[in-house]
Amino acid sequence: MCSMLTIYSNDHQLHRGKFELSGSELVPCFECPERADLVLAAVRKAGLGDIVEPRDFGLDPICRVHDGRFVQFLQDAWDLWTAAGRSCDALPYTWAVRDMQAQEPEHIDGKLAYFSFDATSPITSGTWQATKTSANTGLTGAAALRNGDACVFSLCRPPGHHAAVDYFGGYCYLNNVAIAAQYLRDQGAGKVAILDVDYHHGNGTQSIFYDRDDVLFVSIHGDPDQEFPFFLGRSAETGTGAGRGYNANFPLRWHSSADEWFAALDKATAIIADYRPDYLLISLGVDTFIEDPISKFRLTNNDYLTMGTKIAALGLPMQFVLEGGYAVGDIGVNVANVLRAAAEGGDSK
Ligand code: SP5
Ligand code: ZN
Repeated sequence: MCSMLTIYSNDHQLHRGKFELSGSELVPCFECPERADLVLAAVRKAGLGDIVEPRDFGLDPICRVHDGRFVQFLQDAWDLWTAAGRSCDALPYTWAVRDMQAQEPEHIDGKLAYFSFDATSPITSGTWQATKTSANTGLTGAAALRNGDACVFSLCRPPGHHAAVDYFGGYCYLNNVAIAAQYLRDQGAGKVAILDVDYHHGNGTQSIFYDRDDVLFVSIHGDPDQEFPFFLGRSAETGTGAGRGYNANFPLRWHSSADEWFAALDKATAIIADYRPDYLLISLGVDTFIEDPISKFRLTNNDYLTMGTKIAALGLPMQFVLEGGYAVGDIGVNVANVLRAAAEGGDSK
């Protein structure tokens, strides 16, 4: 049994997108502030441990992962957008593909396109502040691990695992879990493993660490032949250069059962155990839930207890970092179930 420290800030409420394109209709954004509010309420109710505010780490640890021009763009985007006479959420509508020239244009419409990979991630007046605090929420959790905490939960919003070195998308702007992992390395950790259990492939995290052997990335997710983000996440992607053998993907077809999901988790945890990392970071999305409105796996409330137990059985210091999960009525109980079971199985040191 270990106590679970939660890091949370109300700043996430500053990021409130209006609409996203879904099957050619504009629908209210699935990634909404209520998600984090409900997760916080469930964590409080479960009495897992202290809940603290994030510290401000400044831009340096963010820029250890992300391109400086990209970080500058995220800070400037809303002002450039309003200066162009726009008032609703900022969204891109075109991208550089294949033989086109990927270079940063002058106009905000071009910059939005250059620094993104999808049109479902609105930039609003409060997006940068919320995003920066979300990264600090991950960093504060990593610092707690470094200080000897065994179980930590960074209640991040917006999520992060789709954001890469210099592009945003999939509701993600800065890659919170990658920034936390890099921070642990920079503070002297030898090896860090990232287990991504969100329904969607963590393309950003994979991309950031793809050529490195000091951060292992293992993901279980919807098969990219069927599911967003479509262009990364196949099992043949195993790393490159020094990183060869340090990336593992377990794509599962739509409607896969909980048994199939847990069979993949057993393989994923075996790879992590073999790696013998100093720390385990978990990209915790609960969009694998059977009632998730945009996803097609079939986990139930109690399966999240099993998930927490199996993750804790690795016996590693662990930091959970919140990613997706859009069945708002159940997001709280599902996240709290993972955390409660993990804390019960966790080391007391
Ligand atoms: C962090 C995270 O979980 N990001 C997920 C981004 C998924 N974006 C694609 C959404 C497609 C929504 N289409 C919904 C159709 C429902 N009928
Ligand atoms: Zn997801």
